[in-house]
Parts: sequence; C-alpha cells; structure tokens
Amino acid sequence: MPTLYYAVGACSLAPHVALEWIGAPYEAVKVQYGSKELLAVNPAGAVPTLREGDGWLLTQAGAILDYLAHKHPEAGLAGGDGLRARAEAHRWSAFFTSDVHAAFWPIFMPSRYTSDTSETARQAVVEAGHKLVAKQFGILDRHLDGREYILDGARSVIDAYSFPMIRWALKLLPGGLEGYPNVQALHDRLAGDPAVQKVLAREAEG
Ligand SMILES: N[C@@H](CCC(=O)N[C@@H](CS)C(=O)NCC(=O)O)C(=O)O
Repeated sequence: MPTLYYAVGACSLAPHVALEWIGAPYEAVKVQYGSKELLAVNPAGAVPTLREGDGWLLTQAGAILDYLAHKHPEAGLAGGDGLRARAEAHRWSAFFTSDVHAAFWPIFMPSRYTSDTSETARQAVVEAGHKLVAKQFGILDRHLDGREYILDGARSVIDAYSFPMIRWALKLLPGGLEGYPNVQALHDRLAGDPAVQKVLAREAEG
C-alpha cells in the first residue's frame, strides 16, 4: 500500500486528493517540514513524498501525480492517452510546478528574496509575488473560459494540482479570486467534491 507524506495547507493536498479520487487503499502520514521523519524519505525535507509498499520513494508533486494517474488508468485521471493529450498534461503540470508554485515563494518566504531586512523591503517582495501570481492566474482563468476542468474532457490530476494553489490565492492575494471567475468556478466545483472534502477534513484534524 502506498504512503503519502503530507503537510497541512501544502501542495501535498494535490496527490492526497488524487489518491482519494483513485479510491485504492493508501496511508496518509502528516509530517512537519524538515523533520527527521520527512528527511528520511525526502532529502529536501519537503512534501509531497510518496512511498510505495516495496519502499520505492518518489518526490515532486508533478511526478507523483503523473505516476498515480498512469498507475491507475481505470480512474481516468491522466487527461487522455493521445500524444497531444499527454503533452497538454505535461504542459499544465509544468505550469503549476514552475510558474504558479514558484510565484508564491516570494509571498511565503520574502526573506529569501532580499538581503534587506526592513519591513518595507519585505512588503515590496510580497507585493512582487502578488503580481507574479496574478499573472499566472490570469493565464489560468483565460484557459478555463468555457471549460469545466483544465484538461479536455474530464477532471484529472491536473485539477487536483491546481486546488492547493487556488486556495493559497484565495487566502493570500489582496482581492482573493476577484477577477478570476473561471478559477473561482473551478475552486467551487472541486471544493464541493466529497472526496476533496474528506481530505480537507483529514488535514484539518489535530
Ligand atoms: N518542487 C517540489 C516543491 C515541494 C515543496 O517545496 N513543498 C513545500 C510545501 S508546498 C514544502 O515542503 N516546503 C517546505 C520546505 O521547503 O522546507 C514539488 O513540486 O514537489
């Protein structure tokens, strides 16, 4: 049985949701960033990390989601098998890893992005992060115009990938999701999903 190492409020919510959608047995282990337990399975001390029953370890959210989608084709979460459908799935996975997730770093950890320790400098970095996130959410919102899900046809692991980041934007952007009605609609669709609610409830447990 696979084990998912996750942290509350983190991007590990994406594979957590994907595992729940798949419906096969798995274990979810809550960890602290940089803890001994997490460092033992991921040298970066970061989540998500997936451990298979035979001890094989996989890190990186995009890789874990792709692995789970293809390990369980019966769940229909890969976004299609054609050459272009696979390329689209990789495209959007890279978008969330490299463009959206990375855009949040200056907001989460402004001190990493300036050697100036003043509050003014910290605030300037956070505001720059807001602009970066807004640019990416504009791209996502325009893509979602007229679509229910990010990839063609049906919900996929890429929707799961978007969910923690949409929640961060809702909480951290000065206007929340104002101005991104299609992203808001995707958020509401996913937030209303019983499997997503189950995972959020588990993550909220002490
Ligand atoms: N590139 C990695 C980034 C993983 C990552 O940074 N996860 C965050 C949570 S969203 C984390 O564990 N941060 C703690 C840390 O970096 O110390 C991935 O996509 O899986």
